[in-house]
Amino acid sequence: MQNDNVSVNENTKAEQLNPSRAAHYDQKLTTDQGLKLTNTDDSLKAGLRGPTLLEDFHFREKLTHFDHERIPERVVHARGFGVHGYFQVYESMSEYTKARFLQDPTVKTPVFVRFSTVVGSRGSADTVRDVRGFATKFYTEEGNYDLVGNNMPVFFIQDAVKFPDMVHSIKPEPDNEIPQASAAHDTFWDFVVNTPETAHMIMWLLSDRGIPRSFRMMEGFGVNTFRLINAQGRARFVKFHWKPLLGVHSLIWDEAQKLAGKDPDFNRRDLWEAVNNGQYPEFELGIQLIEEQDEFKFGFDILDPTKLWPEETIPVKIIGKMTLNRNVDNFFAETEQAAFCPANIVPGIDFSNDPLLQGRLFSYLDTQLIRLGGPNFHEIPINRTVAPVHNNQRDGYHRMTVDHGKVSYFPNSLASNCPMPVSVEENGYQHYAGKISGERVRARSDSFRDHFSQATLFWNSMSPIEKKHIVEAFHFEVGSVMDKQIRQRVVDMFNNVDNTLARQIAMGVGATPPFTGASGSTAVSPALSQLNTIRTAETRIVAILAENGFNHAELSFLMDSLKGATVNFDVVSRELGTIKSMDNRELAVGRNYLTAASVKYDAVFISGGKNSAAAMLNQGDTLHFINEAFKHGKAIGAVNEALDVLAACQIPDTTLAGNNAKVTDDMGVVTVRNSDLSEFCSGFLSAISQHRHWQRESKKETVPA
Ligand code: HDE
Repeated sequence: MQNDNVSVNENTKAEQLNPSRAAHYDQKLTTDQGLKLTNTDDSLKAGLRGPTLLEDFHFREKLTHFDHERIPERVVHARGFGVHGYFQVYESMSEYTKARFLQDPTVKTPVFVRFSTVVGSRGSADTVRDVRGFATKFYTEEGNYDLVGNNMPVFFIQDAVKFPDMVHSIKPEPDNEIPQASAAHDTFWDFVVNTPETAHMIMWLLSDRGIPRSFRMMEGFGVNTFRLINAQGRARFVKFHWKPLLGVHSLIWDEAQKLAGKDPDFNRRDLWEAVNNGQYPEFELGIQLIEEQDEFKFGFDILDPTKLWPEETIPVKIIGKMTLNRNVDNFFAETEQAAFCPANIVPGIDFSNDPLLQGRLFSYLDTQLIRLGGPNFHEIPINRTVAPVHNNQRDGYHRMTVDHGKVSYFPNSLASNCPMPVSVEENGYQHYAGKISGERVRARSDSFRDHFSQATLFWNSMSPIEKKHIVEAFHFEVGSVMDKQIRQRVVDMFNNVDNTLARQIAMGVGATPPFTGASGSTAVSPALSQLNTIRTAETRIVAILAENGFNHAELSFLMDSLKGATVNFDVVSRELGTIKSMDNRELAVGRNYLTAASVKYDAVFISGGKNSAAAMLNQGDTLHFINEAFKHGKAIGAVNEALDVLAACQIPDTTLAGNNAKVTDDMGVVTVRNSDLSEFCSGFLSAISQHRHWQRESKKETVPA
């Protein structure tokens, strides 16, 4: 990950986007009218112990502003986190699209990305099981282009008219507003069993994709089918993908739940810190293309948003890269007020008839009107385009632009017919002239009727450990449903996906397992398994456990090699402050056991040094920390005397090197005694890069066939 310099051009654009940036350092306190104030700690009173006076304009202004600080949260995707960056195409895409930001590899197009969860309210925890939003606003010279995607490539429903039903069912139940940010309740599963088109998306939601390790380690998908159109007017169907250069990685459920308490900001903190550290998240943009004449060549309808286009059949062409390199200055002004809309497009990109997309094209503008209080939200700095804006739209709440002149209509003579429309040659937007024919019907195409084949494809493509996690997620989610009939109907519904899956679900939720069922297709799509992803130790975080008497030489060697591999670390010890090594060298402690938790780290290193190890042996918190990290499949490193601490944790003997001088790397536990550390460090880094050592789980427990 390197620290790209942002071009001057881009900085200028960033300033343009944020012209009213106000830094208050070194400034004097004033009212909103600019009046300098002498005191903001006492209200104006009649006598020192007397009542407050109505004429205290400062008191009234300050309190009134405070009373109005909150705006309605988003009806879905309320909790999110935004970050700035830029996008560069690798080579001109002129063969496929005339979109200008996809032509010139030297152009850096500024972007703003907002990652989000869907169901929880604004203050809910980051690590709940949910879909993640992945919305990108490209500030192109032709106007804003918004790619408003998710981290899963399909959706629950096929037609946007069902969205309010779907969202009502998954949100907290209306009588008691329980549960927060969770699908694990009766109304959602009631909706699911009555809506079989949800089957494929449920498989994704209950897979590890529902609990990402980091926003930096998720894929993004445009989900809906769009069109790309080139300068010659030739159109192709397209689906968009974001591929993270750190690979796709997830938490495990026990960890996600604990994090929701220990650090509800886990994902946003991770992103904020990575950007602040210069470890800029990078995502490659990919496109899948289908020729217009091939629209009906596939075994599924390419307009159906509950279907993905298997990458093995329709390859993802990587066309550029996005780098996220600047945190917001102010969460409210930027992240909260950002307004995305799939209808924001540029010449060279157009819609398809996907019925979910068609509904979305209406909904986003509508929702901004109420959330951002009127039709001028495009003037809020974060939403402002860098392209010039000229039209006859006027007035309304919170108008910022001071429009000049008398003319606000078209056609006109008084202003020489300006602002006037342009031709396509002058880059005016032209809608693709796709043919439309048919009767007016409130119905669905038969080609949208297959709800299970791709759910089966997804299941077949999972590795045994991923299947195990899906089954456990069903046990939790459906096990939380009180209505027994619904639990049975879930089993029956997913029997259409796979009989083994249905039987496994039934075992955990007190339902009757079906003896026969779908065992149909054996097709797989390897791209769907997270085990086939990029693995790197870069930007991971290691907890270094040490106490007084640690071995300084060993630890500084380790720290240097972690730094060399762009791996971050925290020193965790019993007390904050500093600890002393056996040769009296001081080391600052970053966290104690109250402020650290194993779930916040990717790996654990246990320092050597006789007294340090002896102290840890007597600390339940340390032993718990190591055991929990082991349970969660994380890399564990221990050297010399620290091996005794591992033994006290009853980490299986096979992983211990004993008294010899060898690095042992079995199941991600890397140890060394009496030997040089360089081999150990490379073994430990390689164990960290594996993300998780799932073999620890599968060794102990039964894995569904
Ligand atoms: Fe959204 N969606 N959605 N959605 N969506 C909103 O717009 C909607 C859908 C997505 O960070 C809302 O500004 C309908 C699919 C993201 O600000 C709202 C349907 C996908 C975000 C809305 C869908 C998304 C939203 C609420 C048809 C993936 C957060 C607040 C069933 C491709 C953007 C807002 C941000 C937000 C409507 C389905 C992604 C109500 C009608 C499919 C990432 O307008």
